[in-house]
Amino acid sequence: MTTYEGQLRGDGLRIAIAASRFNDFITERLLAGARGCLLRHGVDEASITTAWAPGAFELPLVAQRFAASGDYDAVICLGAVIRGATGHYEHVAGQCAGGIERVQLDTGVPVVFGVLTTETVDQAIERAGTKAGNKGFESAQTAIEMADLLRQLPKQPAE
Ligand code: INI
Repeated sequence: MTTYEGQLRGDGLRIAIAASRFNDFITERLLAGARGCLLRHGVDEASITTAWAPGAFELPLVAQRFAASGDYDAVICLGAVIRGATGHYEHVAGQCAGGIERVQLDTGVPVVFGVLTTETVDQAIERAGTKAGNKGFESAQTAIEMADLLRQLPKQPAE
């Protein structure tokens, strides 16, 4: 019997982070959480690359550029889409999620959906390092686990 499971071993990993500037009072906290998690799990600071996009809608394109470059073991997308702040919440959140999923399937590189989608600003604050943890930290853990899992799984024919 063979069982594959990714470990939280960050040494040697190259990680890209795409963060959105919209609601940056939240996304700055998500970025701090993600970077803290990566460093605590052994990712070298020099191996972490960050790019700022205007909003969550733009994150898939930035993620695609990172993932297709072949320079990264995982990409983390960080954003905050807050319904109270927009009439086109569903479009921004939905397109962002769908785009991120498409990028990871198209490229074979793990792309983590670290985008908060909340009804209120308070709910976003709770998930950005207060009562309900930090979505950035959790997303970085997912990135490390997925990068390690993909290292173990059978390679695609083209690899
Ligand atoms: N972008 C976000 O990241 N969060 C939001 O809550 C948001 N609202 O409220 O509209 C938002 N809009 C901007 C969007 O992501 C794009 O940057 C914009 O539509 C230009 O393409």
